[in-house]
Amino acid sequence: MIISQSQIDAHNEKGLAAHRKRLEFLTSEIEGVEDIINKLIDFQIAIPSWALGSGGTRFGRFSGGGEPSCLEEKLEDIGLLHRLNRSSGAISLHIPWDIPRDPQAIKNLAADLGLRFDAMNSNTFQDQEGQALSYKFGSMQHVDKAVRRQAIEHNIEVINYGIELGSKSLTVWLADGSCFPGQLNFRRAFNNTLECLQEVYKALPDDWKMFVEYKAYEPNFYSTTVGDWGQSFLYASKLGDKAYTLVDLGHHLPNANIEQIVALLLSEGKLGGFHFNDSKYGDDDLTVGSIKPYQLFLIFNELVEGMDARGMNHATDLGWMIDASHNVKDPLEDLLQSVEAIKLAYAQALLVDTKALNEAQMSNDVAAAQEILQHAFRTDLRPLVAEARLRAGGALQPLQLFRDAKVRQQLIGKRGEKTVATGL
Ligand code: AOS
Ligand code: ZN
Ligand code: ZN
Ligand code: ZN
Repeated sequence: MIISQSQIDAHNEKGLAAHRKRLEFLTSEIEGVEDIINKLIDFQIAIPSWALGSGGTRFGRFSGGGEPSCLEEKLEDIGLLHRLNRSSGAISLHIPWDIPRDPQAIKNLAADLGLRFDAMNSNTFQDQEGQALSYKFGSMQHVDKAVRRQAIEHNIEVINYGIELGSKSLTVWLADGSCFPGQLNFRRAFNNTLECLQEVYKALPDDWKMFVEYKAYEPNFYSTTVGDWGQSFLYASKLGDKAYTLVDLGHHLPNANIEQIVALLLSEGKLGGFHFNDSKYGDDDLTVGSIKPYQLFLIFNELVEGMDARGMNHATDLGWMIDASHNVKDPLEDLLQSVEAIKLAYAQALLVDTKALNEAQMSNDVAAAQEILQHAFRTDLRPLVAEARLRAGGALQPLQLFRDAKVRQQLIGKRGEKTVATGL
């Protein structure tokens, strides 16, 4: 065991007095502390299997060593994160990178580590070795029916792996699109894609959800066949009740009002889940909250308000996933930071005085509305997030303990210096 419970206890013992002092002050300042803490304890965020190794760019890749080289090791890494923060109790797998050779053994390991299987991800954006037909000109949009069939079969195969593991959802992200005007007939591309998605949808078990992820551009630079929330919403609406839109924060054109998109999708009952990350320019997949924490808070504010209005369970009724990829940080440290940022934004949104905000809106008191939101955003709720972790059995300061326990050095000792995790 890389981090034992007694190490976590010792770490918490050391920080307890200072933590209690901060918590007491906060409790005297704000209302509803217990409710926020309980909601934070319940809130779990799925870790993508492809975020556990150092990400590359098209210019290079610099492994930090000790990366997981198989699905078992990926589960172990997430188990480690979950021990530290008690908020990463799920994994999102990617086929073919994570094909479970022995599903029962994988299920057992996940159960031992307290992890469940979140959305399964298919891959028709690369050609795999031995694959009969190429996705160079798209997959579900392809002009050749045989390529489209191959893409359908692959997605069904992914669903089947998911069924074996106990997953309940499939995320479809398509790189389909075009790089030059005239390359595609847009209507044909849309309809081909719809037909394929309908075939996949038919294979979906009754208690499953299908998430249709959109992306403005990249790898295609002229058009993307599921390019924005409108297109995703069209597909999801035509597919049926089990299909939803998935919002990846990095998949919008600059300055898009993501919180408004989220509010409307939610009110239409078509918001399925998230890929959290942050970005300055495009699909940068940077650490959540590292660039635009206020935007993240505003998104959570819409989520909390909208989910409460619809009587939804915050923890279970949407898919909460991270989609990140790192070049320069230790990927595990990065994920600890991302989970912390998500929980903090969620806590701040829970603190918003929705009744007062509604009154301000109804009386067109614009200044008051801004004050109400910024009051919540500027209140330092880190002690509440830490308290939730503590009560759930995690560490007061996960990142600090990760470093003190020399986790990366231990992983390098076990797995070696030169490791390459499968993934992006
Ligand atoms: C790609 O840009 C999308 O964000 C995908 O969700 C994801 O990164 C991919 O499926 C991971 O392989
Ligand atoms: Zn994504
Ligand atoms: Zn992204
Ligand atoms: Zn992306």
